Amino acid sequence: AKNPVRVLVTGAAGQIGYALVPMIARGAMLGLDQPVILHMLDIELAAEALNGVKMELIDAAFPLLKGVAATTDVAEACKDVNIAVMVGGFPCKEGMERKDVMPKNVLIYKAQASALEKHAAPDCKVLVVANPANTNALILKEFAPSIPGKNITCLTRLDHNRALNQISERLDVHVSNVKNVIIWGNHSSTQYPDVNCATVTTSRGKKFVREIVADDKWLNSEFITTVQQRGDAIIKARKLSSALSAASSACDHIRDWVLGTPKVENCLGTWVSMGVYSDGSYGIQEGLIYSFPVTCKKGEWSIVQGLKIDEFSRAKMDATANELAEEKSLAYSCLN
Ligand code: NAX
Repeated sequence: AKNPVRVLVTGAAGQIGYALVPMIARGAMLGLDQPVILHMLDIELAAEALNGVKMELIDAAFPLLKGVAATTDVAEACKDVNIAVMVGGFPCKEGMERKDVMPKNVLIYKAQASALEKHAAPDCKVLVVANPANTNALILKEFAPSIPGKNITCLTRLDHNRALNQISERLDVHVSNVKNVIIWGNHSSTQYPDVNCATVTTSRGKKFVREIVADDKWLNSEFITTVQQRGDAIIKARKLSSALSAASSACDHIRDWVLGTPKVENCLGTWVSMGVYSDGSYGIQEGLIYSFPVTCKKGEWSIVQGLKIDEFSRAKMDATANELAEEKSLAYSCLN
């Protein structure tokens, strides 16, 4: 039998945490043959609720769950973890702007980075979910220099999955038949959902989405804004932000990263979107955590190269990069 993998979930008493931990315990993140030990972290205020989540996890008697720790001690939570899913953070409440919560989150991610640096397994893979996700990941990378930079990522897979679904609904095909959309940039309303390379498999074979959805006007405006604003639509409907879809997408992100993206789609393979440290690909400045199309193999992602970028895309990719550069300077100003 395989050795258990230790998975940290921060903010585990929150709503995404509550949806996420049973998915991990059921094998949705690391596979149905992979035992796991869950490390759950939250703050003192939520300690009792966190303990309740632990009780429920135990009561569920998951065969793959070999242990569960619930703690408010960051060092203890990070001890020897192989995977860290960072969901905890200071929330953006009604009437607050991103810049209001930036100082708080910068300090949280700085402290948690140091704890991971000291206590996590040296090859720990990190996924930041908490907003501002890209910038929190950047701060984490900065303050955990001994964790390889490639191991620090942020979640844009939910946006990616939302984009697949908009196409699937429009064409009335199952979502698994839609592939290779791209989310470029920030997990915010400036993100650019791009369908220029997306394909759909129909009874007549595989086609580009742009060949089948002849309505360029829809693809270039309403599709994009619907994906960008889907989070707000969920809040409006549920009076709470997305939780089960965020949790499920976090599992997709880690699963594809660890176990690999599917090989056959076109000559480039099936790709997914991940927020990763920019190496300058597609003219995106280095030093940002930016969402790119990636394929994964043997636990490593690589940015899909060689895609043609038209003027329309260029402008949108740069706009979201500019927003990230602004967030970065705001974050760094909070450190001084
Ligand atoms: P909740 O407020 O329900 O849960 C957050 C939890 O984090 C709370 O239990 C809180 O006590 C805990 N927490 C706060 N500070 C902490 C700290 N320093 N250490 C450990 N835990 C701490 O929020 P939820 O709806 O679960 O959302 C969590 C985060 O995900 C938010 O930042 C949210 O904006 C972000 N999201 C990101 C998404 C993405 O695609 N990247 C989509 C969903 C979600 O909006």
